[in-house]
Amino acid sequence: PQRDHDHGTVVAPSRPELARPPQYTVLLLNDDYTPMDFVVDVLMKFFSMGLERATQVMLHVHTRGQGVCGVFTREIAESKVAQVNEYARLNQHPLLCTMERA
Ligand code: TYC
Repeated sequence: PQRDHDHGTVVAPSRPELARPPQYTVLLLNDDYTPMDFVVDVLMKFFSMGLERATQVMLHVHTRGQGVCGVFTREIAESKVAQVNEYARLNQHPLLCTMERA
């Protein structure tokens, strides 16, 4: 809140402060067992990527160890992480999805 300098009175900000909710990066981690085509499928299905982008991100994770699926508010990020991990386990793959403060 902005305060008038001589009285400490709360005054309206000159420009409205828009609430910027904290952002979270959703990450995919590499492992030795999950098939590449399954990872591409996950990126297309849960992160709305096209085949080319999904393939790029999968190969990045495969070679670098982890990669960014997207940046979301906390609730959306938590939901993506839960859905991906559930889908991986349902298909008996060890694929891990995590999130961190952006
Ligand atoms: N390393 C896996 C393989 O060689 C492929 C893979 C890519 C697994 C990305 C997980 O998040 C991952 N089949």
